[in-house]
Amino acid sequence: MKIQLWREMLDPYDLAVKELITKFEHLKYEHKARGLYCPIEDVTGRVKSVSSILDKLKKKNLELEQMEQELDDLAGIRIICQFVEDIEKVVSIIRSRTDMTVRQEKDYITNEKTSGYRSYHIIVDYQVQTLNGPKTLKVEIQIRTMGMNFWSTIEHSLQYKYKQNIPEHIREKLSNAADAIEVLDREMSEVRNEIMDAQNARQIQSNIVTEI
Ligand code: 0O2
Repeated sequence: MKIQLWREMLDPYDLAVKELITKFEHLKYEHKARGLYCPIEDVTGRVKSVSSILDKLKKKNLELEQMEQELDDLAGIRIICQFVEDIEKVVSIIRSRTDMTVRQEKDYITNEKTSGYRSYHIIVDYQVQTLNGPKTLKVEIQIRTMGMNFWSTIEHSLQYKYKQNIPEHIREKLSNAADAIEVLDREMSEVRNEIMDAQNARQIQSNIVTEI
């Protein structure tokens, strides 16, 4: 497929990613402006690269024409939370929104992957307006804690380095690290209320200073 065609095909996904980042960033802003604790720590997004699309099609034994129908993550949003409990809050927010419709939820937190990967995925239908009119497309939203994100970023780099064949001794270390992060997330949850109180107090104070 020619570059121009790839661009035309992926442009609506790019728009969806940009719009959704803005919307989730705005949610952060709204919480901050009202002095409320925000379950969203950070939001990022990306359109899948052409090489990554081609790799995935090959891996799944699919034709190019099946791409939009079969690949759920051409547009991807990643929401990072401080605490595991925040993930459920973000999931509720997404379920209750009227500008996106949940198609599928994948709970890799309760059902951790054999690799040790933990994250909550929601595939939504989201509509963008293009020159050719409205287009509804799928967006994969990954929601995870900072700890889960740390682990998956490192593991993803190693998968890339070893071309999906991570040696057994490194796999074992990753598995131990995944267990350690689960413990860390649990321990951080135990101090969550105290941290939230401290952050709220700081936020209220900084709002007062700004008003003065
Ligand atoms: P990239 O490079 O991040 O885009 P399925 O349709 O369920 O058979 P699919 O579509 O791979 O399979 O869905 P799944 O398993 O829910 O994974 C989607 C994305 O989740 C992956 O996209 C990764 O971003 C992330 N992910 C899933 N499993 C792992 C894992 O074991 N380690 C890490 N680091 N990330 C994982 P891509 O296209 O694989 O990768």
